[in-house]
Amino acid sequence: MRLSRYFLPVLKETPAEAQIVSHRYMLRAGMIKQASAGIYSWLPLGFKILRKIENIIHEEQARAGHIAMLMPTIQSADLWRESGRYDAYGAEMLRITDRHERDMLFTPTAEELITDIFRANVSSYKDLPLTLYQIQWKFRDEIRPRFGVMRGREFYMKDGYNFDLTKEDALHAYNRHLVSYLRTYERMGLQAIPMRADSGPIGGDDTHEFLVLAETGESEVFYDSEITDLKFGDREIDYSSRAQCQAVLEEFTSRYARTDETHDEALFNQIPEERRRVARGIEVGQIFYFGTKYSEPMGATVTDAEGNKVPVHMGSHGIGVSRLLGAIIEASHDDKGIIWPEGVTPFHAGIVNLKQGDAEADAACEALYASLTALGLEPLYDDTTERAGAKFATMDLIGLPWRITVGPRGLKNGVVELTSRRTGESEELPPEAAVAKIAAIYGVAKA
Ligand code: P5A
Repeated sequence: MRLSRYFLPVLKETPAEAQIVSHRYMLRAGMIKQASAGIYSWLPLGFKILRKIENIIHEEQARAGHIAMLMPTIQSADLWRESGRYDAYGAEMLRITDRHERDMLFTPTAEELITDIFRANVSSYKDLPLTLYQIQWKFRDEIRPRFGVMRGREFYMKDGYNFDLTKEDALHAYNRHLVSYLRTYERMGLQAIPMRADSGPIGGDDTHEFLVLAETGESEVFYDSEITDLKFGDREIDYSSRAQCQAVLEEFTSRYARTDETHDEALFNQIPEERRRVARGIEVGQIFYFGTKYSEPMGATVTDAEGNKVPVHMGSHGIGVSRLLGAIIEASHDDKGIIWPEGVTPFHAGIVNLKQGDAEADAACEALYASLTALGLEPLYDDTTERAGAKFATMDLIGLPWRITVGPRGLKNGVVELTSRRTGESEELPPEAAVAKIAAIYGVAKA
């Protein structure tokens, strides 16, 4: 992408309404624009990152054997009356009446709708296990929408639902989700710690929230510091193996880690004092096992091997996709702007031309642009006639992890400058070597 052709409305001033760094940078970097309270338009840069995050989630869900689909945002109230949640959900539910005076609603979550799809189509235990998921917009009429995409009213969520014959099978699904979520967040450069939590309006006793530690987080968290040493890394996991998934669950949940909703001071005090931590966290996901809470009232049953009709055991699993952008920025920024982890960066590298219009500099930038593109990478080429300082400030603000700076002085010696956004370190090297280095970082083969 050439910056002169892109739509990147960066703001020089810090918007007054933004109280936390991620919200400020998302507005300043031209990623989002508020449409009304807690509702945002996703401008091209923000949309690009949203898509990257979504793709990682799809890849990891496919790896775990879960199946993607899409349900509508507007649902009929009748289904929610069947489960008993229509009244129970309260003021957070956006209720709509259509022209026929029928009660509709904008989906805050989709347990009812997916259970309806299941009961209409599945009747035998032979079709189990089944896990379906979607990535779709949700609406919750939050009393205090704030911090930009962190607590929106409209927000983008991955929501998955498992259907199993027995509680044991459903707990395996729970564990599978825990494993796949650990992998998913790590690919985004995040450490998200599973913590025992409260199930709220979704229901059930078994639930973990995934929290990213950050001072600006809305949840108070209590944990054993040993937990932050745990990394999932690049270990291979066989998702069909109960033992393997269970072992990961035990490894990542055996130490004390709870949100304020379930915190137990007496248990916490059993941890050696030097390892006790009280901090704040951003909830980026939550998994639930709630058994037959929906299948029983809604009649989602299958016939088992003995011919008995039994309600299926279910759970649901959510990732706050739009919130993740804020969480990643909270975890990865400095006073100049965002620092995107390589896994989610909107462009793989920036190219800054220090002397636009200089034939040699222009040609060198075009050649770099072509080489990176040929590798399947997406560079962002600042081909504008702005001053060098302004170009650097924009690149720092939007947070591309690598920048190649091209100027007539370097080119006389056959070199360009490659700079890491994270460390600020620069090195001079021939353009081909800069391309090779970027190719290696992103694991793409140089043609
Ligand atoms: C699980 C999927 C559920 O709704 N039903 C289907 C279950 N869980 S949840 O914890 O309530 O939400 C899942 C994740 O969505 C994010 N989230 C939000 N993000 C931005 N703004 C909001 N107002 C908001 N509410 C929830 C969180 O990351 C949460 O973990």
